[in-house]
Amino acid sequence: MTRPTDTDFTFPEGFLWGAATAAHQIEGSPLADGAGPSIWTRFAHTPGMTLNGDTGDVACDHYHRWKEDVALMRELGLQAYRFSVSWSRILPEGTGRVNHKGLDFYSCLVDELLANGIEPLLTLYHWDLPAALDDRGGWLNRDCADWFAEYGRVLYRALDGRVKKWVTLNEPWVITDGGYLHGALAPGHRSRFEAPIASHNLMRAHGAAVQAYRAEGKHEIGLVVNIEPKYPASDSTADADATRRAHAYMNEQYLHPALLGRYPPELKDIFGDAWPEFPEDDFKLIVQPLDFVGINYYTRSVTAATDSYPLKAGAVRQPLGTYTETGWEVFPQGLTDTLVWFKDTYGELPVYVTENGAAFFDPAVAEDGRVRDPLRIDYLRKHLSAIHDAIAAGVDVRGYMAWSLLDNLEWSLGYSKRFGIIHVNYGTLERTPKDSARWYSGIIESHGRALSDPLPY
Ligand code: PNW
Repeated sequence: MTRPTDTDFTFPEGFLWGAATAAHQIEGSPLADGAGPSIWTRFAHTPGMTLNGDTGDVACDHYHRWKEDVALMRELGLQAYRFSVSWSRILPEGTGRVNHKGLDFYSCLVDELLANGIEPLLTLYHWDLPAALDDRGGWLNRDCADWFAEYGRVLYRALDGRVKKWVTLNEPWVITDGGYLHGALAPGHRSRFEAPIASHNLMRAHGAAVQAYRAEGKHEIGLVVNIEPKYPASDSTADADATRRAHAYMNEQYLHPALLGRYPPELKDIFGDAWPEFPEDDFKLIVQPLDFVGINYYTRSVTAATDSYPLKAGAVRQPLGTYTETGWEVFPQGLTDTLVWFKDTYGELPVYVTENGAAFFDPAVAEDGRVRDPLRIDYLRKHLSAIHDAIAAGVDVRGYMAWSLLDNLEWSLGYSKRFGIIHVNYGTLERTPKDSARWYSGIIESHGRALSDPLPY
């Protein structure tokens, strides 16, 4: 049993406790009720692109079980639920004709959340671009800023009275690094020339959607980025330079333009002749006042100089480190460092931790109905404690969304990695709250104070 601590875990009043998911990872039935295909439907159905050929055709069947899932959230005492909308359910061709049945699905979900006292946090884009727009060049087409603002407007008009926290993009870095540079994620391109263009257009789309929100919406809108703090593997100049490159590429590439209106200078060196000159006016569109930033934090990287393209930097495995099933080191201090760095670099903006969690090999559901996942409890507890440290250091952290509410489809890794606090049986689709869900429920109920209690193992 882990011993109690004497820390007084006081969280600010109004600190919001929740959990997160994304449309493609949980919904299933991607073509139901008139929806158009997304790039992820297409990618997953292309042989060889996902582990075991796994697709989102069924996923957690949340498209039909959403009421049951909201009931589970309520049972656990969640105060907030972060989910994403599938663009091609709303606009099957990406622009133009609105599919009202698709809109109804999210409208009912939002009503059900509100009826259960759960605040919705809506992400417009969590990676599932309408395939019809990819056929027109996707994020490589400058028109994407108009497409995205049009899509946003449809949702703002339909839901802004009920949804008060909006997110434009989830993790533009993963979208471009995975989708346009290394090809492991949809649409599966590998091009050093495309990656900076896709990144830049994503940020223009973000800016256009925020602008449209200011005209239509009355509440809050922000951007979600994944941050992985970089620490040098040695005190050599080569490793220090590699660390700076990796940090600029992963952590500053999107926050700098969104909040400071410029790119970090390292990007030009990293991409060389593939880095274009962007029109100065674009930055006026990209840098919009935001109400908050969401940070997704999973791990750090200890960085050394390597030959890898384009960064010439790579992660060094820590011999004494603890690693999760996705090969990510458990490093809670990195979350404190990240939040403090964010405040020091970008100022006093409110921050939400919009994703944090871990994949572990969980045991099967036991005869007593429990799923014993002590490693996940330990992970969540240490990261919540790290957030508490950041708050004590003056960072304005407003809430925490555990990744993920449910075990789900981990993109190209299929169903092989389980991040949920609720176990999903992929045969019967039965849901079983894991020990971590019960534990988290107690943390929420005590508004964090129970973090000083001994763990239940
Ligand atoms: C996030 N990285 O993805 C996504 O927002 C989720 O949809 C996903 O399920 C979750 O994290 C777990 O993977 C990331 O390589 C993927 O740094 C890769 C990275 C970060 C986040």
